[in-house]
Amino acid sequence: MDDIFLGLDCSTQGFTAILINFSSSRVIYRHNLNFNEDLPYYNTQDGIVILGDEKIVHSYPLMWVEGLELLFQKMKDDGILIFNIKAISGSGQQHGTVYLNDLFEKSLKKLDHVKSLASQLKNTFSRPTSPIWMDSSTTKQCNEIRRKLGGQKSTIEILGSNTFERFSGPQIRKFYQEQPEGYHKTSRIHLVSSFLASLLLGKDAPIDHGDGAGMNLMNIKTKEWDARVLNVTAPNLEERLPLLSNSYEVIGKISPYFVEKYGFKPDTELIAWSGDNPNSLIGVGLIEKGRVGISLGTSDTYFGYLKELYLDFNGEGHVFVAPTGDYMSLICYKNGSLAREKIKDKFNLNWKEFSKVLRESPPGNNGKIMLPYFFPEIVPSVLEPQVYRFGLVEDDLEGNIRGIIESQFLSMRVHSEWIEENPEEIYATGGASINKDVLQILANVFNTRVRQFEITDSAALGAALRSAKSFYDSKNQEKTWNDIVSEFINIQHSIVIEPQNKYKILYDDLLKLYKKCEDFILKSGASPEDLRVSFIKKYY
Ligand code: XUL
Repeated sequence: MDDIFLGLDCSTQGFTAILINFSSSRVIYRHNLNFNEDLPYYNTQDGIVILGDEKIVHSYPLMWVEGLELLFQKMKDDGILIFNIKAISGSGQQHGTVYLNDLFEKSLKKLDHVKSLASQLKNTFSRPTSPIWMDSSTTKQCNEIRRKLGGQKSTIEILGSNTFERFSGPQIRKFYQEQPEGYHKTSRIHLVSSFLASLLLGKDAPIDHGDGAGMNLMNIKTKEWDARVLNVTAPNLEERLPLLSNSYEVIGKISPYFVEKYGFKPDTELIAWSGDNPNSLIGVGLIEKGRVGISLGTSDTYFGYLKELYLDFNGEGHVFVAPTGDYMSLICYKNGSLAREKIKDKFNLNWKEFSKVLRESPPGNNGKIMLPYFFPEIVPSVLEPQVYRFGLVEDDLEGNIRGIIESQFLSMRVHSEWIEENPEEIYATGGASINKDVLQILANVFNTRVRQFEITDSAALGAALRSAKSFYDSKNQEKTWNDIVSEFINIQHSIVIEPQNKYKILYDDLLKLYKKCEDFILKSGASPEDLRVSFIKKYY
């Protein structure tokens, strides 16, 4: 019988399932549900809910529970032979925390397959909403934790990242400070990934090292909860956290609930879930140095595989643990697809028209520059959102469209310099990576070849591939990561987009100008206007 593996991905806006047939190196099924459309009664806006202040961004963990069941029901309705699935792993949007009371594990252990999961779990939350990665309301807690750990350098040395508003530790501290009763009623705090893994497992699942590294709680060198950090975050925190595990750990077999309800085989193996970015690292096949991934989704991220631990003491980048057990670097932008959409919608365009404008407008945008902080930005840190324009008016359709795309990639080039490695190739993924005109600009800005994949759901695909790797390892049919990735990813007919070398110097100059604009706004630097005028004279 063929070897079938399932990868799941609960992202900001939806939930995806991908089934792969490893024996024939093919994706055999894919379904994506959208929280707005498929679970409309939660009334989320693109999967999120803003709680009064636009810095407070949450979602509903019960909606994710329903999403999981809807996906399985859809697979069943579509006639998928669920019984043939050998192993499952998953992916979750990173950093989001789920707060559970002492009914959680008890309820998981006695689930009745005649009833829905949501109806049996709805009373197990000590907090009905979960703060997610888009939340930026914990600056006070970040400052407190960082100060108590001896400042930015020692914080980064311990945790692999500076304290960040969206990371779980500062979020937990805020909950403890503002709702102490809720905190005291909380007996377990999961990440989105480990929460969903727990449902499948029928008891608390561990948090894997990859997603654990995005919490501001795990020591990046020992890969254990760091007692100093836990102490300065919230009291008795360790007893509320699940165990940590390797990302490749087989955590158990699927719970009888899913066997009875959907027809899974009782010995279907479960592999630890991880964050979407660590999963994407595998989903685009990044298991060696020299290449980077760029994911263009709700968040835009720039990430690469690291053989050794390498830290960013400027405090903008993160180091997480890679699914292989090595490390990965990452920078994350909040002004990704939602910012692109704002511009598209402002001019009432569809994506085809948007692309046409990109194709027909001049590289360098006639010296018009945008700093696109429609939402609070993570890199560079901008807590009060505002869009800044240089030589560009708000109504200039062409200038704003090219402006947003160029600025997003220029910012990635500026802020990835700490990784100290010019990528030889960029692997593009995420929803917007289907757009070749966007990718051409990416290739030109970095003067680097860009690879586009047929499957843009790299997080779900990565989860499926991770489950294959751990499954074979557990059966003593060991395969290397290279076996897993090369057998599978290379077949995905990736299309190559070459940079247009004639624009290399132009984008090198534009990069200097962009930096100057950023410094002017964010660091009270000198005016960029003289440089902008000479850029225009040189190129137009
Ligand atoms: C990464 C990050 C985002 C989320 C969104 O640090 O915050 O990429 O994982 O899915």
